[in-house]
Amino acid sequence: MADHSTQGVGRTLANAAAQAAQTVKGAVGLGQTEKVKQLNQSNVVENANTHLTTSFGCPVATVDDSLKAGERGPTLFQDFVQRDRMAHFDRERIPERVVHARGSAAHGYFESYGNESEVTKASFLSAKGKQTPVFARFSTVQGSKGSADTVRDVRGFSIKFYTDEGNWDFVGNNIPVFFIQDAIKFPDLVHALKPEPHNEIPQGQSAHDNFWDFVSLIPESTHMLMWVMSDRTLPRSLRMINGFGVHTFRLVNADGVARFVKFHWRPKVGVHSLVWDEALKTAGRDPDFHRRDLWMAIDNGDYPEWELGFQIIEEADAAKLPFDILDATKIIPEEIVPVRYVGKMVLNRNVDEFFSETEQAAFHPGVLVPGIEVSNDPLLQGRLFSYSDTQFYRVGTNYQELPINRPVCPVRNHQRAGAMRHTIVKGQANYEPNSIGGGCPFLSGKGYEHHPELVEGRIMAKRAESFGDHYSQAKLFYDSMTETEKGHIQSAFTFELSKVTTKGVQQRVVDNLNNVDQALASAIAYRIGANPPAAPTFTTKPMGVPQSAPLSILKSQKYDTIAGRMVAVLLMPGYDSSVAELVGALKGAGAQAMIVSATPAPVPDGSGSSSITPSFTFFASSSTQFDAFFIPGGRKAVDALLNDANALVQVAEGFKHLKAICAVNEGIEVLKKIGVQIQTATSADKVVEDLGVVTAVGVGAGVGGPIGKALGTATGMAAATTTSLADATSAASDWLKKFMVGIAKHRAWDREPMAMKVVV
Ligand code: HDD
Repeated sequence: MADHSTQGVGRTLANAAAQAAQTVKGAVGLGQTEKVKQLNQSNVVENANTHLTTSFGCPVATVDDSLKAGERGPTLFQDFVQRDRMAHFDRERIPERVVHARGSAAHGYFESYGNESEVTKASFLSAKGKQTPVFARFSTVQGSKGSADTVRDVRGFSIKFYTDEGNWDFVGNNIPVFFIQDAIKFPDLVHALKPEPHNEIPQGQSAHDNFWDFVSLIPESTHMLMWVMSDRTLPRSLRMINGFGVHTFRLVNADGVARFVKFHWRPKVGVHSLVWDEALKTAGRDPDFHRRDLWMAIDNGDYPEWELGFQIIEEADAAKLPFDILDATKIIPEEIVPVRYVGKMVLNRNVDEFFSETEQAAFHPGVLVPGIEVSNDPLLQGRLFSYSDTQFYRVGTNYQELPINRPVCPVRNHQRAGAMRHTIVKGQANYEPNSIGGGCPFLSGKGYEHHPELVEGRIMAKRAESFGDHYSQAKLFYDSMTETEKGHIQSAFTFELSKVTTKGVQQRVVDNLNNVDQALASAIAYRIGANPPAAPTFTTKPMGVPQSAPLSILKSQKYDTIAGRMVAVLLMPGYDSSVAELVGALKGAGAQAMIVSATPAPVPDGSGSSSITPSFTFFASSSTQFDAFFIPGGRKAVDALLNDANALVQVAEGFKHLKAICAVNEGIEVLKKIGVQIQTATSADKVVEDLGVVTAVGVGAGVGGPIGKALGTATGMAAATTTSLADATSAASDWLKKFMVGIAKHRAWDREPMAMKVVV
């Protein structure tokens, strides 16, 4: 028999009460939407204060030793406890999603800003303030379930709205266009994108021959490639991505008036990206970077928010656009049709169990509510088959009944049987019409009605001519970028194509890109050793506007918040009082001051009157966890920092990754030690900002200062008390104000040429 006394924790009822307290906190906190209540009522089990049983409820005495004939004898087949455990374990995996396998999700709600009944009869948009439970899942596309988060890839953006007229599944991406125009090509696209079939390489990336071979032969992918090679595919956080429905959908009001619509989501904290070197390093250091970030933000009460926008096109106006709105490789520039924001989504509750919720969630763009309809986009039409088909295979028959998938409104129909059916429907009649069941459930005559669009034409497998321009919008996208963003796109193409070994494929991509921008194609050709591009084969056309600012991440920023940003405070014994001022200001703005030191021991300040326990050590953390760095003064503290190589590497990487850095008093010496060539503060010029690095001398009143109070908690975690940068900085010192504005800008892009030279 095993000695249980040595294995104590978690095995006896003695600590069950403590566990119960923890579990209950999760169950009754914020985020109690109708959906969460439904989950809790019927399907959520809590193990606190309970005994272990088999799947059939029989109490279990031990799971340490199987039943044997004698201590050293063979195991007996009658050991039903072992059989029960093994049989379940042997079946614990279901097929991962064929694309978008890697995902993270959370619960929340959608709130309508007003009554949208003029454009749609969708009930969740029928009144100001009306709330609808949602479940949102974000994903990468190429990699498998265990792949890294920060790879260059499109991000999936799926939201299940549990409305009072059934579920609406929004199944979009963080990029508003797609690689192909017709769903029939989707298996080819995904085969080419996924790891190559002979050696299952590479994981989580498109930088390989098969992918570039395919896209070089499918020029309709060019516009999407421009987006994929931009910083859009390197998000800093899942909280900082856009969402797009991609296709044109239809909104229909109660009078049957239909309009076309494109769906947009914009994140409250803005769209921000990692830099490429940082994304690569993060993939190794913390493959769960995005999953952890989303989880922690919600756990800390820093709830991510997005606004839902409509771009509405009157049916009569659709033909006036210089492209076909049924072509999913096209956007509608916001200068031509502005986006009107109609509500917000707030994610405020993490899942209780990943498998039951995130993994079994089954989305389908054809799960619609009255007032929202599909269009004839051939990419969308093909999706209407694929999603339910894959859910039947991946999750199983009756997947709609699973807790995470079932609606909050009643489900009444004649579907009774099938594998794993667990709803029990009372009554004899399971057909329509019936008289035995009183005709129930009866047809109300007021159900979902499809817009009676007039459709006629000859049957043919042919692409519409209006789908024929594959380059003009790619050019519009590229022309709309800042020079910094153009440089990133060029580098991304260069990196990906450098991994391609087939010269002909490289050349075809270069030649295709020459139809978009000659300078871009030529630069890439030079950097990958291809021939200069062949003459363009296509003359691009005007797309309504020469440039569109919303396409550029950098042109469409407001830089008005630092909420949720992680600021590393590099703290060694003997630090000065600048820290107290900094930490208080960060907390006021909802940013997280993360104390990093050489050891986990409390770090005393220069006066010896107070100390703070660090959240991280230099050894076990890395620069890629943080958005910004603060280096305080204090002679002793700075001498220690100057001798800690792990700390110096963090600052050097922070500089290379263009993050906001602030060093005060003696702390400025750390910047000099890592060899950074910038202007720093002097006794004549007390606060200097150069390339996003703020330095200041004469800061703080003395050698120490209690920062625990300012910090609020020992770990530095703080929910935003205000998200307005203007409010947060109004009373701050000049150096602090400049630093916080730098954090809000997210990256000092003008530092890039110098940062490239930093060797870390
Ligand atoms: Fe898809 C999953 C988004 C085209 C077939 N897709 C999937 C997910 C997202 C998208 C976000 C993950 C859902 C989740 O979180 O569970 N897909 C898109 C977008 C597309 C698109 C924005 C183009 C505009 N997809 C597309 C086509 C097909 C599919 C053309 C097939 C004809 N997609 C699937 C799928 C998946 C899927 C095979 C895999 C797992 C799943 O559905 O549930 O059916």
